[in-house]
Amino acid sequence: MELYLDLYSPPCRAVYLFAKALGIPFEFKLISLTSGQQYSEEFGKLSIVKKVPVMKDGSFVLTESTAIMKYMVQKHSAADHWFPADLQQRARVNEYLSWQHLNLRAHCSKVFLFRVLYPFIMGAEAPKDKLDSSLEDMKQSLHLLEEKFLQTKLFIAGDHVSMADVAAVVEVMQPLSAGVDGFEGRPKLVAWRDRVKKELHGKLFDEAHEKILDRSGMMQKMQDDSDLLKFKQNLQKILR
Ligand SMILES: N[C@@H](CCC(=O)N[C@@H](CS)C(=O)NCC(=O)O)C(=O)O
Repeated sequence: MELYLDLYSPPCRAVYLFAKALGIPFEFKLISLTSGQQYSEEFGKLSIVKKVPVMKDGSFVLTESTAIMKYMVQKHSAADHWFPADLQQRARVNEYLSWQHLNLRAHCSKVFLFRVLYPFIMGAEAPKDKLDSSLEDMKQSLHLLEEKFLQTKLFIAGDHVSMADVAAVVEVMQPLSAGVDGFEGRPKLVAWRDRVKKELHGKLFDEAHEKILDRSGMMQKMQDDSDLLKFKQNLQKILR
């Protein structure tokens, strides 16, 4: 199995950490987002979507992190808790995965985009109203993660870790690279993060996040890479 990833990306970290937790052997194929490699002709042949993560298993190519994680569970007969067979527990996992794209993921990414990438792409600090509203949206999503999805449970699906927790935790980590700590003042989320981290081999979890937490290294990489034009143009559309 080949996984096309860049650990700057939360869905890539989810797929990476998930594959490792399940003990699935794979070849790590770096698609450097900061070099715009997602727009290369070669990668375009693999995925017309031009986004990571992508999985290639033999001749079978799959995009979308949550679809990739579900594929891994079924193909490798993973322990039940990762994607429980029980009707209602599985529904809880799917409920979170359906919600997150337009909520927690979108909102945590926006904080990262406006605080970290905006100045680099647009050549100026993001307008205050955009910064404020992205923070407000993120807070709303974190509140829902705590009060709707976690409640008083140990994990999103109940007593055991599932792919929903993996998909969630990597998103909450993303704004840390912008100096915004979504865990601050939320002890329930901190305790949940530590439980999930433990299930994902703690050290590996930290290593997978090293790249995103090294903000100056990221900026340096972007300045060094000359082939960033398409990435910049794409981001400009989102940021305007
Ligand atoms: N819904 C997709 C999201 C994939 C995605 O947005 N990937 C971003 C990185 S986080 C990407 O590759 N962006 C490249 C670009 O837009 O140029 C998933 O869950 O896999």
